[in-house]
Amino acid sequence: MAKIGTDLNSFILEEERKYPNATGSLSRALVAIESATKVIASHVRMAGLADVLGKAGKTNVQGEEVQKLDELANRLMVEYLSQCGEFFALASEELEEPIFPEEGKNGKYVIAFDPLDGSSNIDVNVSIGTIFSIHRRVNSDVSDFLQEGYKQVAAGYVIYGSSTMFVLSTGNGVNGFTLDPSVGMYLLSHPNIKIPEKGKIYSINESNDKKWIDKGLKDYIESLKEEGYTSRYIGSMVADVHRTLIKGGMFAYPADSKSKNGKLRLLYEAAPMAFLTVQAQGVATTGKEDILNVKPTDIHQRVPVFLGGKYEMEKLKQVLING
Ligand code: AHM
Ligand code: MG
Repeated sequence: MAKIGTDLNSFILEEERKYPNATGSLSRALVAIESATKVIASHVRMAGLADVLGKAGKTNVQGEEVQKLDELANRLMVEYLSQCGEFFALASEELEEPIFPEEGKNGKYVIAFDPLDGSSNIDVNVSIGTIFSIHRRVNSDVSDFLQEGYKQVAAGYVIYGSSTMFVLSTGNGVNGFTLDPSVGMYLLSHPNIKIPEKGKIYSINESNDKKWIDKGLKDYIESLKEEGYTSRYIGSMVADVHRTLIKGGMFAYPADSKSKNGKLRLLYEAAPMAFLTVQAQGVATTGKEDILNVKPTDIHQRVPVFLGGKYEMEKLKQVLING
């Protein structure tokens, strides 16, 4: 197992060495994501300031127009991921249609990402994040994005919180790296993350409870409360899932009468988080099937999400089956 303090680049190269036939493509792809998110992190740190400067004259100190942070994050991801040449196609929450970069025409992978999830939280200094999901290129067209989540080659997120962390899985467990801003490197701080089998926290937007479609969900939450669970809901999926991976419990965004398929997007929110959850020995379901088994039909489709520790998810299964 890698040592605490190992930097992400060395970790990625070390992982690559385990596969004698590896060509280095995935490593280069991951390093490109790493670089993009470091630049995004530095902009996130300046967000308040940029906002003040933006309001003052809509230009920053260099006289450039201040861009909205989510648009900027998207531009940076597109730039770095295109330039690395490893991605045949890119899909983003911020883009209606996928991009097929010229530099990536021989790329072996496709990537779907949410450049800045939870962006409604930026104004109030709450954690936000970047989520990504990588699949192999198979048919060399848009259908490459419509592969099930279990076929992901790698998935992860970066959380811009009280520190910046890169959480990654290439299918061999989950590891978390904290950005040391003094040296500009992500260093292994959370090796081999495993969700506790039973936690103490439930995380759901409970204000929607009258609209929830799943019968039994309300009773399920009530019974967690009776067992002594407490509530935490940030409203930033990356932050809510990050806490769930580390501390256990459950996170959900269920279907309701307003959002019939829930709110979260399958390709770049639900599937990568489900991959990480399962790699951390937890469970991720739509309530009807494993999220990783859902065959996408549309790049921006939504799915209900329930994820967490084995205890909470087993209990949920009983309720939804009997509900
Ligand atoms: P966004 O991609 O527009 O930021 O929306 C997704 C976010 C998630 O981070 C979070 O889990 C959810 O929306 C919160 O929604 P709500 O405010 O309805 O509880
Ligand atoms: Mg989002």
